[in-house]
Amino acid sequence: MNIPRETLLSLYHDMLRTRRVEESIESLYHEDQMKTPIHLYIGQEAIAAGVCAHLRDDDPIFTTYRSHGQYLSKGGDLNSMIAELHCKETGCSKGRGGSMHLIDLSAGHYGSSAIVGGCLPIATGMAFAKKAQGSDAVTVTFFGDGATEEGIFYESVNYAMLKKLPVVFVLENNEWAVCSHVSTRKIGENLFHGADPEHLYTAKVDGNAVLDVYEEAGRAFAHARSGKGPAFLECMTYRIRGHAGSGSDADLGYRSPEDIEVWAKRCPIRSFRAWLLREEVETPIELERMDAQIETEIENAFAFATASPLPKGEDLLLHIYGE
Ligand SMILES: Cc1ncc(C[n+]2csc(CCOP(=O)(O)OP(=O)(O)O)c2C)c(N)n1
Repeated sequence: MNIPRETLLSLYHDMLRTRRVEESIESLYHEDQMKTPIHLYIGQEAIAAGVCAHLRDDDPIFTTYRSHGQYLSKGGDLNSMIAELHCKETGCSKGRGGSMHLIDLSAGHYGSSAIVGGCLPIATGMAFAKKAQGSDAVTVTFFGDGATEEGIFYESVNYAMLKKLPVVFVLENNEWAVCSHVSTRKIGENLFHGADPEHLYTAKVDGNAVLDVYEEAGRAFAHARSGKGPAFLECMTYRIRGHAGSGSDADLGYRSPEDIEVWAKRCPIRSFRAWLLREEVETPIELERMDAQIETEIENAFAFATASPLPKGEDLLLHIYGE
């Protein structure tokens, strides 16, 4: 694969930035200034980075409650994201949504949902609309393995196949849905890969290897953008932190600390950093400089959030739907 140096560094930057942002969120969460549940993406960053690297601003994406990485990799504004976690008026959802409801239309991040599988039909509908408008935009929806047990998953994929919609379904198979392992919920590992390739392009990839994700996602997008219909990309990965909140949940007893350790050693950022150095794409000093710049940007984002106002009481019902 002949990937430009700029793209390689951008993949590394996106993963590292997401990781550092989440580490900061995690270390400050106990102060209770972030008035939101959090679902950390630590260990899965290669998927958001590798997929979003192919996207144009007008390619819409839809995500889940575990979407800091996708939001940032798609170009969502960091200040607005951190302000949103603090429920401030300057937040990307004007402080009404918190971490589970990020949205940045200017970056094409059309939103995340706390309803498991909730974005699948919305993304499919968006792809339908884009196609009807004559656009060649590709819509992407990220979701977890738990979402594939929702009926709406089948309805959405079926409809996308039927109408040959330009949508890429990105399954982030991190093995766990809260504390149920995927093996207790599914028969076999390749349940979704038997579709007729004429109707659904499918691929399975190591979700901790950013170049593999990038390469496979590129094929999936080429397929969808050329009008051949939907693609389904399954990325195999692992959730390192607990389902929600900060820190490890190794003490809960539903999974073994050894498994967590094995996967933590397969850190997508550490291995890609080693590769970049080995291939002499960048020097250690420059990578450290990048890290320091990210840290400054994050400090500024937290300062921005802290200094921002809360929504006014009389505005409570603005920007929300329903009665
Ligand atoms: C429709 C629906 N059913 C149940 C829940 C409760 N719930 C929240 S997260 C979750 C697990 C989802 O796991 P997965 O889709 O694999 O995503 P992950 O958390 O691993 O990223 C469940 C069942 C929900 N939010 N929405």
